[in-house]
Amino acid sequence: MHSMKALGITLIVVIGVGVIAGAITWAVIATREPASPPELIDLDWWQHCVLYQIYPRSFKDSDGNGIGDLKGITSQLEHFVEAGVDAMWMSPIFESPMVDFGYDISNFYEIHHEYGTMEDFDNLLRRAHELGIKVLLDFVPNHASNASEYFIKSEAMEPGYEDFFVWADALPDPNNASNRLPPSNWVSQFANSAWEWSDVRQQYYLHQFAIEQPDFNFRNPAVKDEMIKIMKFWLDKGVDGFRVDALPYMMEADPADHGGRYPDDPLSGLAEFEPHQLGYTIPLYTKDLIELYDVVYEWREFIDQYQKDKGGETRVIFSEGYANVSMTMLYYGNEDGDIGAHFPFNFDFIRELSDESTARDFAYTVLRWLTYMPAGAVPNWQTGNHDNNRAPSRFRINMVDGLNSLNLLLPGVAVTYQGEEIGGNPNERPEQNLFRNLIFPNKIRTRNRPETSLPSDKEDERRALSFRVAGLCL
Ligand SMILES: [Ca+2]
Ligand SMILES: [Ca+2]
Repeated sequence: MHSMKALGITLIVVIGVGVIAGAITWAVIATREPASPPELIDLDWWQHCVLYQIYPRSFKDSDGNGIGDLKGITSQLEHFVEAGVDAMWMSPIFESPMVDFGYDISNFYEIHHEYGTMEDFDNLLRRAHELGIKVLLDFVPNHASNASEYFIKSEAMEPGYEDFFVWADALPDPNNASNRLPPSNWVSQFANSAWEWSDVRQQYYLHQFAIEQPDFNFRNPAVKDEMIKIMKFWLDKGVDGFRVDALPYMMEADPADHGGRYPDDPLSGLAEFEPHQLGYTIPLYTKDLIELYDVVYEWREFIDQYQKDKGGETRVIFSEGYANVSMTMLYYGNEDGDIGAHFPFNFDFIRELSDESTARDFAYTVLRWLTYMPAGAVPNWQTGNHDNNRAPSRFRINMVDGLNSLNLLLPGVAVTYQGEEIGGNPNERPEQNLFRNLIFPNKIRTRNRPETSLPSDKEDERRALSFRVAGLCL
Protein backbone atom coordinates (compact mmCIF):
# COMPACT_ATOMS: atom_id res chain seq x y z
CA MET A 1 0.00 0.00 0.00
CA HIS A 2 2.83 2.29 0.99
CA SER A 3 4.52 1.89 -2.35
CA MET A 4 1.22 2.58 -4.18
CA LYS A 5 0.72 5.72 -2.12
CA ALA A 6 4.29 6.88 -2.79
CA LEU A 7 3.81 6.31 -6.51
CA GLY A 8 0.54 8.31 -6.41
CA ILE A 9 2.20 11.23 -4.62
CA THR A 10 5.13 11.15 -7.04
CA LEU A 11 2.76 11.21 -10.00
CA ILE A 12 0.80 14.12 -8.56
CA VAL A 13 4.04 16.03 -7.90
CA VAL A 14 5.39 15.34 -11.42
CA ILE A 15 2.12 16.32 -13.07
CA GLY A 16 1.84 19.40 -10.83
CA VAL A 17 5.37 20.52 -11.63
CA GLY A 18 4.71 19.86 -15.33
CA VAL A 19 1.56 21.95 -15.29
CA ILE A 20 3.29 24.81 -13.48
CA ALA A 21 6.32 24.71 -15.81
CA GLY A 22 4.02 24.60 -18.84
CA ALA A 23 2.00 27.52 -17.53
CA ILE A 24 5.13 29.58 -16.92
CA THR A 25 6.47 28.76 -20.40
CA TRP A 26 3.14 29.64 -21.99
CA ALA A 27 2.99 32.87 -20.01
CA VAL A 28 6.50 33.83 -21.11
CA ILE A 29 5.74 33.05 -24.76
CA ALA A 30 2.37 34.77 -24.60
CA THR A 31 3.77 37.98 -23.19
CA ARG A 32 6.75 38.14 -25.58
CA GLU A 33 6.54 40.60 -28.51
CA PRO A 34 5.67 38.77 -31.73
CA ALA A 35 8.73 38.29 -33.99
CA SER A 36 8.81 41.24 -36.38
CA PRO A 37 9.38 40.57 -40.10
CA PRO A 38 12.56 41.95 -41.68
CA GLU A 39 12.29 45.64 -42.39
CA LEU A 40 11.04 46.19 -45.93
CA ILE A 41 12.74 48.97 -47.84
CA ASP A 42 10.64 50.74 -50.39
CA LEU A 43 12.64 50.41 -53.63
CA ASP A 44 12.45 52.82 -56.51
CA TRP A 45 11.59 51.30 -59.91
CA TRP A 46 15.16 51.26 -61.18
CA GLN A 47 16.49 49.50 -58.10
CA HIS A 48 14.74 46.21 -58.83
CA CYS A 49 13.63 46.30 -62.45
CA VAL A 50 13.98 43.88 -65.34
CA LEU A 51 15.76 45.92 -68.02
CA TYR A 52 15.43 44.68 -71.59
CA GLN A 53 17.85 45.75 -74.33
CA ILE A 54 16.43 46.19 -77.80
CA TYR A 55 18.59 46.37 -80.88
CA PRO A 56 16.10 48.26 -83.07
CA ARG A 57 17.56 47.22 -86.40
CA SER A 58 17.00 43.54 -85.76
CA PHE A 59 14.06 43.48 -83.38
CA LYS A 60 10.92 43.72 -85.46
CA ASP A 61 10.29 44.99 -88.98
CA SER A 62 6.83 46.52 -89.41
CA ASP A 63 6.85 47.31 -93.13
CA GLY A 64 8.59 44.36 -94.72
CA ASN A 65 11.79 46.09 -95.86
CA GLY A 66 13.88 43.77 -93.71
CA ILE A 67 14.98 46.45 -91.25
CA GLY A 68 13.57 46.58 -87.75
CA ASP A 69 11.86 49.84 -86.87
CA LEU A 70 10.10 51.79 -84.13
CA LYS A 71 6.61 50.78 -85.23
CA GLY A 72 7.78 47.17 -85.00
CA ILE A 73 8.89 47.72 -81.41
CA THR A 74 5.62 49.46 -80.53
CA SER A 75 3.68 46.52 -81.95
CA GLN A 76 5.49 44.13 -79.58
CA LEU A 77 5.27 46.07 -76.34
CA GLU A 78 2.66 43.70 -74.91
CA HIS A 79 5.28 40.97 -75.13
CA PHE A 80 7.32 42.87 -72.57
CA VAL A 81 4.40 43.11 -70.21
CA GLU A 82 3.87 39.36 -70.44
CA ALA A 83 7.60 38.74 -69.99
CA GLY A 84 7.68 40.87 -66.83
CA VAL A 85 9.86 43.61 -68.30
CA ASP A 86 9.82 46.93 -66.42
CA ALA A 87 12.10 49.03 -68.60
CA MET A 88 13.74 48.83 -71.98
CA TRP A 89 16.79 50.50 -73.45
CA MET A 90 17.23 50.82 -77.17
CA SER A 91 20.53 50.87 -79.01
CA PRO A 92 20.82 54.14 -81.00
CA ILE A 93 17.78 55.18 -83.02
CA PHE A 94 19.24 58.50 -84.17
CA GLU A 95 20.10 59.74 -87.64
CA SER A 96 23.18 57.88 -88.80
CA PRO A 97 25.12 56.80 -91.89
CA MET A 98 25.20 53.36 -90.19
CA VAL A 99 28.94 52.82 -90.46
CA ASP A 100 28.83 51.35 -86.95
CA PHE A 101 25.12 50.50 -86.96
CA GLY A 102 23.88 53.68 -85.39
CA TYR A 103 26.77 54.29 -83.01
CA ASP A 104 27.94 56.89 -85.54
CA ILE A 105 25.30 59.58 -85.02
CA SER A 106 25.00 62.40 -87.53
CA ASN A 107 22.09 64.14 -85.78
CA PHE A 108 21.50 63.52 -82.09
CA TYR A 109 18.09 65.22 -82.27
CA GLU A 110 16.52 63.19 -85.10
CA ILE A 111 15.25 59.65 -85.60
CA HIS A 112 17.07 57.60 -88.22
CA HIS A 113 14.81 57.40 -91.28
CA GLU A 114 14.96 53.60 -91.56
CA TYR A 115 13.56 53.35 -88.02
CA GLY A 116 10.71 55.79 -88.58
CA THR A 117 9.80 59.34 -87.64
CA MET A 118 9.71 61.43 -84.49
CA GLU A 119 5.96 60.77 -84.45
CA ASP A 120 6.67 57.02 -84.41
CA PHE A 121 9.00 57.58 -81.48
CA ASP A 122 6.40 59.66 -79.60
CA ASN A 123 3.85 56.89 -80.20
CA LEU A 124 6.27 54.25 -78.93
CA LEU A 125 7.01 56.25 -75.81
CA ARG A 126 3.33 56.96 -75.11
CA ARG A 127 2.28 53.33 -75.58
CA ALA A 128 5.17 52.04 -73.45
CA HIS A 129 4.24 54.40 -70.64
CA GLU A 130 0.58 53.38 -70.90
CA LEU A 131 1.75 49.80 -70.36
CA GLY A 132 3.97 50.84 -67.45
CA ILE A 133 7.24 50.27 -69.29
CA LYS A 134 10.08 52.76 -68.89
CA VAL A 135 12.03 53.75 -72.00
CA LEU A 136 15.76 54.53 -72.00
CA LEU A 137 17.77 55.75 -74.95
CA ASP A 138 21.35 55.00 -75.86
CA PHE A 139 23.41 58.15 -75.33
CA VAL A 140 26.68 58.08 -77.29
CA PRO A 141 28.84 60.93 -76.03
CA ASN A 142 32.33 59.86 -77.10
CA HIS A 143 31.95 60.56 -80.79
CA ALA A 144 29.74 61.76 -83.61
CA SER A 145 29.58 60.73 -87.23
CA ASN A 146 31.98 62.56 -89.54
CA ALA A 147 28.78 63.40 -91.46
CA SER A 148 27.44 65.38 -88.49
CA GLU A 149 27.14 69.17 -88.66
CA TYR A 150 29.47 69.30 -85.68
CA PHE A 151 32.29 67.64 -87.57
CA ILE A 152 31.72 69.36 -90.88
CA LYS A 153 31.82 72.73 -89.13
CA SER A 154 34.82 71.77 -87.04
CA GLU A 155 36.75 70.53 -90.04
CA ALA A 156 35.98 73.84 -91.77
CA MET A 157 37.13 75.75 -88.65
CA GLU A 158 33.77 77.49 -88.26
CA PRO A 159 33.80 79.80 -85.25
CA GLY A 160 32.62 78.01 -82.12
CA TYR A 161 33.34 74.56 -83.58
CA GLU A 162 37.12 74.70 -84.05
CA ASP A 163 37.78 72.63 -80.92
CA PHE A 164 34.71 70.40 -80.95
CA PHE A 165 36.89 67.41 -81.82
CA VAL A 166 40.43 66.32 -80.94
CA TRP A 167 42.61 67.87 -83.64
CA ALA A 168 46.38 67.75 -83.78
CA ASP A 169 49.18 68.61 -86.17
CA ALA A 170 51.16 65.90 -87.90
CA LEU A 171 54.55 64.97 -86.53
CA PRO A 172 57.52 65.24 -88.89
CA ASP A 173 59.01 61.98 -90.06
CA PRO A 174 62.71 62.07 -89.08
CA ASN A 175 63.53 59.64 -91.90
CA ASN A 176 61.57 61.30 -94.66
CA ALA A 177 60.94 65.05 -94.73
CA SER A 178 58.08 64.75 -97.19
CA ASN A 179 56.21 62.25 -94.99
CA ARG A 180 53.94 63.01 -92.05
CA LEU A 181 53.31 60.93 -88.95
CA PRO A 182 50.25 60.79 -86.68
CA PRO A 183 50.46 62.68 -83.37
CA SER A 184 50.89 59.49 -81.30
CA ASN A 185 50.92 55.70 -81.50
CA TRP A 186 47.33 55.33 -80.25
CA VAL A 187 45.43 52.39 -81.74
CA SER A 188 41.72 52.51 -82.59
CA GLN A 189 39.31 49.99 -81.05
CA PHE A 190 38.71 48.88 -84.62
CA ALA A 191 42.47 48.48 -85.30
CA ASN A 192 45.00 50.77 -87.03
CA SER A 193 45.91 54.29 -85.99
CA ALA A 194 43.37 56.21 -83.93
CA TRP A 195 44.36 59.31 -85.92
CA GLU A 196 43.04 60.18 -89.36
CA TRP A 197 44.36 62.90 -91.64
CA SER A 198 41.98 65.62 -92.82
CA ASP A 199 42.94 67.19 -96.14
CA VAL A 200 40.41 69.94 -95.48
CA ARG A 201 41.90 71.06 -92.20
CA GLN A 202 45.45 69.78 -92.75
CA GLN A 203 45.42 68.19 -89.32
CA TYR A 204 44.78 64.79 -87.81
CA TYR A 205 41.60 64.08 -85.83
CA LEU A 206 41.22 61.40 -83.18
CA HIS A 207 38.86 58.45 -83.56
CA GLN A 208 38.99 55.80 -80.86
CA PHE A 209 36.48 53.79 -82.88
CA ALA A 210 35.85 53.86 -86.66
CA ILE A 211 37.46 56.49 -88.90
CA GLU A 212 33.95 57.84 -89.46
CA GLN A 213 33.51 58.34 -85.69
CA PRO A 214 35.61 61.37 -84.68
CA ASP A 215 36.01 61.75 -80.91
CA PHE A 216 34.45 64.79 -79.28
CA ASN A 217 36.81 67.01 -77.31
CA PHE A 218 35.54 66.86 -73.73
CA ARG A 219 38.05 69.47 -72.65
CA ASN A 220 35.93 71.99 -74.55
CA PRO A 221 33.11 73.35 -72.33
CA ALA A 222 30.95 73.90 -75.43
CA VAL A 223 30.99 70.13 -76.06
CA LYS A 224 29.93 69.41 -72.50
CA ASP A 225 27.10 71.95 -72.84
CA GLU A 226 25.95 70.30 -76.05
CA MET A 227 25.79 66.89 -74.33
CA ILE A 228 23.54 68.32 -71.63
CA LYS A 229 21.40 69.93 -74.32
CA ILE A 230 20.97 66.57 -76.07
CA MET A 231 19.98 64.81 -72.85
CA LYS A 232 17.54 67.58 -71.99
CA PHE A 233 15.93 67.38 -75.43
CA TRP A 234 15.04 63.70 -74.93
CA LEU A 235 14.13 64.06 -71.27
CA ASP A 236 11.71 66.83 -72.27
CA LYS A 237 10.17 64.35 -74.69
CA GLY A 238 9.56 62.05 -71.75
CA VAL A 239 12.27 59.39 -71.84
CA ASP A 240 13.11 57.83 -68.49
CA GLY A 241 16.87 58.01 -68.82
CA PHE A 242 19.91 56.87 -70.72
CA ARG A 243 22.29 54.02 -71.19
CA VAL A 244 25.58 55.84 -71.79
CA ASP A 245 27.93 54.31 -74.32
CA ALA A 246 31.69 53.72 -74.32
CA LEU A 247 32.58 55.86 -71.33
CA PRO A 248 36.13 54.59 -70.72
CA TYR A 249 37.18 56.21 -74.01
CA MET A 250 35.60 59.59 -73.41
CA MET A 251 38.81 61.44 -72.53
CA GLU A 252 42.43 61.19 -73.54
CA ALA A 253 45.64 62.63 -72.15
CA ASP A 254 45.99 66.40 -72.35
CA PRO A 255 49.03 67.53 -74.40
CA ALA A 256 49.45 70.36 -71.91
CA ASP A 257 50.56 67.74 -69.37
CA HIS A 258 53.05 66.19 -71.78
CA GLY A 259 55.19 68.96 -73.14
CA GLY A 260 52.64 70.04 -75.74
CA ARG A 261 52.27 66.73 -77.58
CA TYR A 262 50.07 63.67 -77.29
CA PRO A 263 52.08 61.04 -75.39
CA ASP A 264 52.57 57.57 -76.87
CA ASP A 265 50.85 54.75 -75.04
CA PRO A 266 53.43 52.34 -73.58
CA LEU A 267 54.01 49.12 -75.52
CA SER A 268 52.52 45.93 -74.13
CA GLY A 269 55.47 43.82 -75.28
CA LEU A 270 53.10 41.04 -76.33
CA ALA A 271 54.59 39.34 -79.36
CA GLU A 272 51.27 38.24 -80.85
CA PHE A 273 50.26 41.83 -81.62
CA GLU A 274 51.42 43.98 -84.50
CA PRO A 275 51.60 47.79 -84.20
CA HIS A 276 48.23 48.30 -85.90
CA GLN A 277 46.45 45.97 -83.49
CA LEU A 278 44.75 46.73 -80.22
CA GLY A 279 46.86 44.96 -77.63
CA TYR A 280 50.16 46.22 -79.06
CA THR A 281 49.95 49.12 -76.64
CA ILE A 282 48.66 49.58 -73.09
CA PRO A 283 45.94 52.26 -73.21
CA LEU A 284 47.43 54.40 -70.43
CA TYR A 285 46.54 57.71 -72.10
CA THR A 286 43.40 56.67 -73.97
CA LYS A 287 41.21 54.71 -71.56
CA ASP A 288 39.83 55.00 -68.00
CA LEU A 289 41.21 58.53 -67.48
CA ILE A 290 40.20 59.75 -64.05
CA GLU A 291 38.93 63.05 -65.46
CA LEU A 292 36.14 61.35 -67.40
CA TYR A 293 34.42 60.41 -64.14
CA ASP A 294 33.97 64.08 -63.29
CA VAL A 295 31.97 64.46 -66.50
CA VAL A 296 29.76 61.53 -65.46
CA TYR A 297 29.27 63.07 -62.01
CA GLU A 298 28.25 66.35 -63.67
CA TRP A 299 25.67 64.48 -65.75
CA ARG A 300 24.24 62.91 -62.62
CA GLU A 301 23.95 66.35 -61.06
CA PHE A 302 22.10 67.52 -64.15
CA ILE A 303 19.71 64.53 -64.10
CA ASP A 304 19.03 64.93 -60.39
CA GLN A 305 18.39 68.65 -60.80
CA TYR A 306 16.05 67.89 -63.71
CA GLN A 307 14.27 65.44 -61.43
CA LYS A 308 13.89 68.06 -58.72
CA ASP A 309 12.56 70.61 -61.19
CA LYS A 310 10.11 68.35 -63.01
CA GLY A 311 9.16 65.69 -60.45
CA GLY A 312 7.64 62.41 -61.62
CA GLU A 313 9.24 58.99 -61.87
CA THR A 314 13.00 58.85 -61.37
CA ARG A 315 15.14 59.44 -64.47
CA VAL A 316 18.31 57.38 -64.58
CA ILE A 317 21.76 56.99 -66.10
CA PHE A 318 23.16 53.49 -66.58
CA SER A 319 26.75 53.56 -67.77
CA GLU A 320 28.56 51.26 -70.16
CA GLY A 321 32.25 50.71 -69.74
CA TYR A 322 34.42 47.62 -69.97
CA ALA A 323 36.96 48.37 -67.27
CA ASN A 324 38.55 46.59 -64.32
CA VAL A 325 36.48 46.30 -61.17
CA SER A 326 37.94 49.36 -59.41
CA MET A 327 37.50 51.65 -62.40
CA THR A 328 34.01 50.24 -62.96
CA MET A 329 32.94 50.96 -59.39
CA LEU A 330 34.03 54.60 -59.76
CA TYR A 331 31.07 55.08 -62.09
CA TYR A 332 28.81 54.67 -59.05
CA GLY A 333 30.64 57.50 -57.34
CA ASN A 334 33.83 58.23 -55.42
CA GLU A 335 34.93 58.58 -51.82
CA ASP A 336 34.61 62.36 -52.00
CA GLY A 337 30.84 61.92 -52.18
CA ASP A 338 30.44 62.54 -55.91
CA ILE A 339 27.65 60.42 -57.34
CA GLY A 340 27.74 59.05 -60.86
CA ALA A 341 25.60 56.58 -62.74
CA HIS A 342 22.67 54.90 -61.00
CA PHE A 343 24.71 51.86 -61.86
CA PRO A 344 27.45 50.84 -64.28
CA PHE A 345 26.55 47.75 -66.29
CA ASN A 346 28.04 44.60 -64.85
CA PHE A 347 29.68 42.57 -67.62
CA ASP A 348 31.25 39.96 -65.34
CA PHE A 349 28.95 37.12 -66.42
CA ILE A 350 29.91 37.92 -70.01
CA ARG A 351 33.63 38.35 -69.50
CA GLU A 352 34.48 36.08 -66.59
CA LEU A 353 32.22 33.06 -67.04
CA SER A 354 31.72 30.46 -69.74
CA ASP A 355 30.55 26.90 -70.26
CA GLU A 356 33.70 25.79 -68.41
CA SER A 357 32.90 27.76 -65.25
CA THR A 358 32.19 25.91 -62.02
CA ALA A 359 29.67 26.80 -59.33
CA ARG A 360 32.62 28.23 -57.40
CA ASP A 361 33.45 30.52 -60.33
CA PHE A 362 29.86 31.76 -60.41
CA ALA A 363 29.82 32.40 -56.67
CA TYR A 364 33.15 34.22 -56.83
CA THR A 365 31.98 36.41 -59.71
CA VAL A 366 28.77 37.37 -57.93
CA LEU A 367 30.48 38.06 -54.62
CA ARG A 368 33.25 40.10 -56.22
CA TRP A 369 30.77 42.65 -57.58
CA LEU A 370 28.89 42.81 -54.28
CA THR A 371 32.16 43.17 -52.36
CA TYR A 372 33.56 46.03 -54.44
CA MET A 373 30.24 47.82 -54.90
CA PRO A 374 29.81 50.92 -52.71
CA ALA A 375 27.56 50.35 -49.70
CA GLY A 376 23.91 50.90 -50.51
CA ALA A 377 24.40 50.87 -54.27
CA VAL A 378 22.29 48.78 -56.63
CA PRO A 379 23.87 45.77 -58.36
CA ASN A 380 22.90 44.50 -61.80
CA TRP A 381 23.51 41.32 -63.77
CA GLN A 382 23.44 40.35 -67.41
CA THR A 383 24.47 37.40 -69.52
CA GLY A 384 24.58 39.07 -72.94
CA ASN A 385 24.34 42.19 -75.07
CA HIS A 386 24.81 43.34 -78.66
CA ASP A 387 28.60 43.49 -78.33
CA ASN A 388 29.13 39.85 -77.44
CA ASN A 389 28.28 36.39 -78.63
CA ARG A 390 24.92 35.22 -77.39
CA ALA A 391 24.73 33.44 -74.06
CA PRO A 392 23.99 30.00 -75.54
CA SER A 393 27.17 30.29 -77.65
CA ARG A 394 29.33 31.29 -74.69
CA PHE A 395 27.70 28.92 -72.24
CA ARG A 396 25.56 25.94 -73.28
CA ILE A 397 22.00 25.94 -74.49
CA ASN A 398 20.96 23.83 -71.51
CA MET A 399 22.39 26.50 -69.17
CA VAL A 400 20.15 29.27 -70.50
CA ASP A 401 17.21 28.72 -68.15
CA GLY A 402 19.58 28.49 -65.20
CA LEU A 403 21.39 31.67 -66.23
CA ASN A 404 18.14 33.58 -66.64
CA SER A 405 16.92 32.27 -63.28
CA LEU A 406 20.14 33.28 -61.57
CA ASN A 407 19.92 36.72 -63.14
CA LEU A 408 16.39 37.17 -61.83
CA LEU A 409 17.09 35.77 -58.36
CA LEU A 410 20.12 37.92 -57.59
CA PRO A 411 19.53 41.25 -55.83
CA GLY A 412 19.18 44.42 -57.88
CA VAL A 413 18.48 44.76 -61.58
CA ALA A 414 18.22 41.95 -64.14
CA VAL A 415 19.42 43.14 -67.55
CA THR A 416 18.62 41.07 -70.59
CA TYR A 417 19.25 41.31 -74.33
CA GLN A 418 16.52 40.75 -76.88
CA GLY A 419 15.91 37.08 -77.46
CA GLU A 420 17.61 35.83 -74.30
CA GLU A 421 14.24 35.17 -72.74
CA ILE A 422 13.80 32.49 -75.41
CA GLY A 423 17.45 31.38 -75.47
CA GLY A 424 18.04 32.92 -78.90
CA ASN A 425 21.12 31.38 -80.51
CA PRO A 426 22.42 32.71 -83.84
CA ASN A 427 24.69 29.73 -84.27
CA GLU A 428 21.63 27.72 -85.18
CA ARG A 429 21.34 29.88 -88.29
CA PRO A 430 24.69 29.66 -90.07
CA GLU A 431 23.29 31.27 -93.23
CA GLN A 432 23.20 34.55 -91.35
CA ASN A 433 26.97 34.45 -91.04
CA LEU A 434 27.11 34.59 -94.81
CA PHE A 435 24.95 37.70 -94.75
CA ARG A 436 27.20 39.22 -92.12
CA ASN A 437 30.34 38.56 -94.13
CA LEU A 438 28.84 40.25 -97.15
CA ILE A 439 28.41 43.39 -95.11
CA PHE A 440 31.70 43.40 -93.27
CA PRO A 441 34.13 41.41 -95.38
CA ASN A 442 37.30 43.12 -94.18
CA LYS A 443 36.57 44.40 -90.74
CA ILE A 444 39.30 43.45 -88.31
CA ARG A 445 38.47 43.14 -84.68
CA THR A 446 41.03 42.49 -82.04
CA ARG A 447 39.22 42.64 -78.75
CA ASN A 448 40.47 41.09 -75.56
CA ARG A 449 40.63 37.58 -76.95
CA PRO A 450 42.36 37.79 -80.30
CA GLU A 451 42.32 34.04 -80.81
CA THR A 452 38.54 33.90 -80.73
CA SER A 453 37.66 37.33 -82.07
CA LEU A 454 36.72 36.58 -85.62
CA PRO A 455 36.07 39.51 -87.92
CA SER A 456 32.89 41.38 -87.05
CA ASP A 457 31.63 38.78 -84.62
CA LYS A 458 29.50 41.33 -82.83
CA GLU A 459 27.51 42.22 -85.91
CA ASP A 460 26.25 38.67 -85.85
CA GLU A 461 24.68 39.33 -82.49
CA ARG A 462 23.21 42.55 -83.72
CA ARG A 463 21.55 40.99 -86.74
CA ALA A 464 20.51 37.55 -85.69
CA LEU A 465 17.20 38.24 -84.08
CA SER A 466 15.47 39.86 -87.03
CA PHE A 467 14.22 36.47 -88.12
CA ARG A 468 13.97 34.70 -84.81
CA VAL A 469 11.97 37.33 -82.99
CA ALA A 470 9.66 37.65 -85.96
CA GLY A 471 9.15 33.92 -85.81
CA LEU A 472 9.06 33.27 -82.09
CA CYS A 473 7.78 36.28 -80.24
CA LEU A 474 4.59 36.94 -82.16
CA1 LIG B 1 11.23 48.32 -91.53
CA1 LIG C 1 37.28 60.14 -76.49
